[in-house]
Amino acid sequence: MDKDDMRLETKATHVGQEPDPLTGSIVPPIYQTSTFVFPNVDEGAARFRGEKDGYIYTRLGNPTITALERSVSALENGEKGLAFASGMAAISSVIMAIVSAGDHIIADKCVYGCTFAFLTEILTRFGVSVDLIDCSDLEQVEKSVKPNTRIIYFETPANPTLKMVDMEGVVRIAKKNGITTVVDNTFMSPVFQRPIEWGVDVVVHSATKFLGGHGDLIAGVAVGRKEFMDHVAETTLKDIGGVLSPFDAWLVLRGIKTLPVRMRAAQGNAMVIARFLEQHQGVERVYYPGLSSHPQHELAKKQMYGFGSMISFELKGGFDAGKKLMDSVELCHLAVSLGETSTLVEHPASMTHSSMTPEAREAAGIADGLVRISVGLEHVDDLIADLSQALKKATGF
Ligand code: LCS
Repeated sequence: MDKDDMRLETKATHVGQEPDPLTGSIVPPIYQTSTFVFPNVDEGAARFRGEKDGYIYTRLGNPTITALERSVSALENGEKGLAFASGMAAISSVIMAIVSAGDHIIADKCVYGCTFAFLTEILTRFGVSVDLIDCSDLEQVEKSVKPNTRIIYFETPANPTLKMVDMEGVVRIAKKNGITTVVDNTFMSPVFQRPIEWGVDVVVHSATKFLGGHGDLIAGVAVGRKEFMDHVAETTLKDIGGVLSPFDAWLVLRGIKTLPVRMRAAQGNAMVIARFLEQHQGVERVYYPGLSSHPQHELAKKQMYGFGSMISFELKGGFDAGKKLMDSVELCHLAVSLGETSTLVEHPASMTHSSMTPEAREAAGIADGLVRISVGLEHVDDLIADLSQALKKATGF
């Protein structure tokens, strides 16, 4: 069957996961090598000139990494994928492949803390200006466009507030102005959202999260049009060198086989937990796109195939109560990262988003009392029992 005819679950199982043609090994091998032997000088030179296919050196390409890249580009319905040593390597490599000194970037003010730091502290040192705005407000997006704007960058839903951005609306503005749209799809994975279907140019992921899925690796991926991704491969990926190891590429591929079932199971748990939190007396506010109380619930239904398993909430009693809750959970782990089999709770203001100033966090809607939970695959009744006892200690209810 042609990969374009496969449904997502079939792609996750088969694309990039083909048995080894040499031995029949049902699991593709790990090409744990740094370099590849050339049969002769002419062949080596032809590969360097790009006139002949064939591997050279793992920073320039490796069969295990290629397999992962084929897998993620098929899942995202893109033309070409690239793998990186981390989500940050993917994000920074994609952005630096586009901008030069004097260029301008529009980015949402609510993004993962290190993305925020990369945009505001590193890129600005190289003469790139960045305006942080609310990309969910299309009027603001339109007004922020300058003649030198090259990129509109956002997460949807955003880490950690779960705010969503209307991809179709932003893409319309970007296309009119010749601007590249880059969307971080880490929170939904291609199971629940495929930005390229809305006209987005480049999708980036922290593959550390749902794609890997088991909390045992750091990786990133990006997917876009072939011509642009070839440009990234030949410039920022090759020459800055944020390359994924073949072993970690293999681990991500292994994770992807179960991505659709993991996403759905975690989402089922998350829905129950979001409803539980919403009706709990000690809880002030719950942010989950699957709740009809989420102000962008209709947008979530329009542009996503599911609601995912990330929830943020604030307790009555603010920061002190939130801290007490996070110190009181027993089954849930107090840890950053997300998208793995076990449930993780963390405190964005002091952890994942601590590189933002208090003012920047406030502007992004990240309250000091906000608690983020990445719902895992445990039995939901056990998770509710754990959260109940921790909530009782934290809020008295
Ligand atoms: N994009 C998003 C939305 C993220 O949440 C993260 C990491 C990254 C990119 C960067 O990916 P990495 O380089 O770590 O693979 N987010 C983290 C978080 O929320 N907790 O710990 C890391």
